[in-house]
Amino acid sequence: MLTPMELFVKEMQELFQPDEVYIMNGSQEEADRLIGIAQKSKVDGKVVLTKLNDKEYPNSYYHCSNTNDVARTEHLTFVCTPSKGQAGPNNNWIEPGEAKEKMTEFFKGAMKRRTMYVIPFVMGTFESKYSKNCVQITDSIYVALSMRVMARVGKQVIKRIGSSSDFFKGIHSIGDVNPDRRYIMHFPQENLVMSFGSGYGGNALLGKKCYSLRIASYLGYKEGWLAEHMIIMGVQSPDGKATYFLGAFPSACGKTNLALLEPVLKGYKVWTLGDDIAWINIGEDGQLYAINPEAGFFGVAPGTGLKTNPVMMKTLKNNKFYPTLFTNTAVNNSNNTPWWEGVSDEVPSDLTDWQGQKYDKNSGKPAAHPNSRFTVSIYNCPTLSPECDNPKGVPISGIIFGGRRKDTVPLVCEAKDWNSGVFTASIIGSETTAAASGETGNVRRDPMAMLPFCGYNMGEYFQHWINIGKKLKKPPKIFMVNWFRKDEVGKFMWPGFRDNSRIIKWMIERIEGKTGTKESEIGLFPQDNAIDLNGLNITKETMVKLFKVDKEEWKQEIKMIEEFYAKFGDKIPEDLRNHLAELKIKFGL
Ligand code: SAT
Ligand code: MN
Repeated sequence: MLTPMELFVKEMQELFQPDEVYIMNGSQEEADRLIGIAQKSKVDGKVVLTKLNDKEYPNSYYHCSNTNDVARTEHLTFVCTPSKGQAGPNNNWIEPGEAKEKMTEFFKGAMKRRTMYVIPFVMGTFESKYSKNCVQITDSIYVALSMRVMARVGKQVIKRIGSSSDFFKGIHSIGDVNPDRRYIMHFPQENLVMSFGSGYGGNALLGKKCYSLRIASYLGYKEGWLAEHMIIMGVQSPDGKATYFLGAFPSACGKTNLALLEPVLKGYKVWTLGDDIAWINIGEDGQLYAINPEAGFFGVAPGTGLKTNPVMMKTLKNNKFYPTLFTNTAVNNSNNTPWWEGVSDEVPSDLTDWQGQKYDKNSGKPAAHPNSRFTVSIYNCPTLSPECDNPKGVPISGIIFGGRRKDTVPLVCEAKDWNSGVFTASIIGSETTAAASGETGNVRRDPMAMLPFCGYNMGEYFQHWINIGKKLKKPPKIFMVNWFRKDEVGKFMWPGFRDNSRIIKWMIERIEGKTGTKESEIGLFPQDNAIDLNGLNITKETMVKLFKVDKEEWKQEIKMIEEFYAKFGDKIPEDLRNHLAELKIKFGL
């Protein structure tokens, strides 16, 4: 008798009709062999992987995608729940039967003359009870190799699954990379994702956003935990103690830079645990504990450099464990290294741009795609926390929510209690960036940075957050930050990057009860001079401006919040509606 996993593989083979089926085992031999194949194969007329300069970037490869396939495609992403209401206004919806029919049409025979890779993996460590078993099918060798970096892949998983049918099924084919035949369909009730027509990270590495956020957020809702779009970091203060934080920011808001921060403040150190996704459970002691389900970073290259993120540069250069993949960066032909805006001040003279053309410095266009990426193992990271593989996770003392806002939102603000924090997180807006296709720079509401990733009705998701809070004996403090506020001439007022450690130091002092706060209309502010500005060239006036609560801007903001809340009707928890009503009164509305 076939096990449910074997049966799944057999069904997929019959559907896709590949020439060959290969079940991945996670070994080094396998990595070497697949890389060898990828260096010789072409997809879409392009060689899949090209070896880069091994001295500068050890064990690293270059990949260039189809130019139509460089970011997540939210308009082609669907949550297929039995009723439209279950998916909520935050998701595109198609009836599950119809979605499957459509996808099955695409999938039929799609792997003829191709190899079907079967990837058994766990999200989380092999040892943790919070980890989840998964199997992805794909015909993209680039996806197969990326999954080995981003998740824990191996034979052990097949044992772990055994005769159980309780595992995530991810079905992916790159098809013919045609945007008209591209869909990412989620079936939360069936622990299933079907994806066709894209090889891009969030569309194709199904363990990442598709499973660990959209499907897992629904599992968490059912099972009493949270799957969040958050970094996990420990911040060690001069007394040697580590305080653990979660941080939620929309894509490309400096999340990865924060997770790998080298604080400017003496005696402080950041221990990295994760840069994108956190699974958060309530421990036996009534505290929140977080694990990182992933095993790698899928980071934005542009803007990553020795000044902005020296630890990531070391991570990329000290590659020890797994092949690192660079996707859609430029290539410096003089030394065969990947190049992107921000990695050096000077633009090298002999660059091939991300579309394979000779780069013209005067073109006014970037050489690397703004959403070009690296896929690198977390185990290369020199600041990796020794707690990284702790099956229990790390105890969380603070949650930081942020967005990219040139105005309105202050540098930092603390919520009075858990529910006020949930309210603050639910109203966060951010300017859109290149991580998703579409126009950049517009403000959109992005509660908990989860708008594109919550796999069920966001109104119910807010209620779930409130319910979790009720069960906590020691809830973490909740903070809101905005590193991106600009002055009248459009210049960033806060230096950001390593100086953000100044704000985190203040948060730790708050958590330890060492400093007080000042009330504002929107939450608690630091007392005067409570933020350590030692060695920073910033004027008092700028600090005042960074905390300005402008009545007119907030009236506008409240309008946008009301419009957003209105979409969810009575699904918005009463407590949040009360918070909004209070806020309106404060601003005379
Ligand atoms: O969706 S990805 O994970 O590929 C990139 C992002 O938006 O964070
Ligand atoms: Mn992300």
